[in-house]
Amino acid sequence: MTTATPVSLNEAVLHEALSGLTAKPQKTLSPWLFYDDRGSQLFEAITDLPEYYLTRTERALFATHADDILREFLSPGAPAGAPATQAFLSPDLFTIAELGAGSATKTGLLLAAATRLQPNLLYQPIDVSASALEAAENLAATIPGLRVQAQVANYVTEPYTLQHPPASNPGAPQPALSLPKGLASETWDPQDARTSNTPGLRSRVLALYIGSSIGNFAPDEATAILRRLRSHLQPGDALLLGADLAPSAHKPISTILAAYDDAAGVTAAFNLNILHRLNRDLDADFNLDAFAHRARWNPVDSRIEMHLESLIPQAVHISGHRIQFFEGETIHTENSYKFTGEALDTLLTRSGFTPTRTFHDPTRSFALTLAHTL
Ligand code: AVI
Repeated sequence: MTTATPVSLNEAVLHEALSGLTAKPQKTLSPWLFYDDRGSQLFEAITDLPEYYLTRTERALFATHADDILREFLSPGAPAGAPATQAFLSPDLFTIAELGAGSATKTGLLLAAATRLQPNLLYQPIDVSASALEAAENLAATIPGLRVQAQVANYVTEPYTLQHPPASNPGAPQPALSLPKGLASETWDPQDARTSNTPGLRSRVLALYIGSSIGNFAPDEATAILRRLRSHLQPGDALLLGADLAPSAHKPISTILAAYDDAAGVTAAFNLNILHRLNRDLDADFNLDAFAHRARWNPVDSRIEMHLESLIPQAVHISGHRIQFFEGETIHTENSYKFTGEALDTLLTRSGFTPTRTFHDPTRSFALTLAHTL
């Protein structure tokens, strides 16, 4: 596993804390600060909460559609229900990468389906939390044929790499493709991709950015993240984007709000952990009992906002700086954007992807969109 140096991470935390907490009129802290080891554990706990429908809905989509997703990646336009068989693959022709992989529990469903198609599959999870990535690495023990190459990196602020490793036997002639009837691709010819743009045969990348992590960034930042990801990809590669959907007749705002303000208080602990982190990493003196978790729906921007509200007038000290709070003043810690289908298409297109197919749950709460790099 490769790791970022703690010094640069601490500098980034300090920079983020000082710029955010001196911002006017609204104090902010960026959500990547949540994910130290404890924050990652709290987030894992959130994903098991009854109110937090996002994870189980996305997991159900993987359970139902893993083969459909792989077929659409490998052969865009193939009819639904056609089996994704090994007949249209030669060994080691694709690899799966994941931004913000965490412990990769949902991804396991897709990886298991992928290793049935292609033994010796390389999985490249990238995450800021080394402890979460250890769980992702353990997938290799439970999914036969899986190789895991993890990278510790904050994919927003730090460089990362995505490998297109050479296929197992790049020099050898590739077996002729025999596509099952109905699986022939009209939009992408694998034979062209094999012989174009790189000397020797390189594997195709399916990049996952799931869990609605994209929703934690403002539209411009989200576009920048996806464009950067796009710059690591080549023609024939694809992105699978998981996003939470906007309220609708089947999805009341109250359902969304409850997901961010659970009865057991796990989300509150997750939110407050950001202050705990600043105390630990920057020797700050936040009194965690003097702040409270708040979740609000912002209809104009179609997003949940999480805030930490100061319950009293108070001053906090961070690395020699004094930050004043009035009673009721908030630190805006997170946005969680909820997308319409149109907004997702616009985001993907702006970022250099062509959305080809979207998988929904029955109540259209959540979407997994496959988008190609044509
Ligand atoms: C990681 N991200 C998609 C979560 C979300 O739903 O926006 C973070 C989270 N914040 C509070 N609960 C979960």
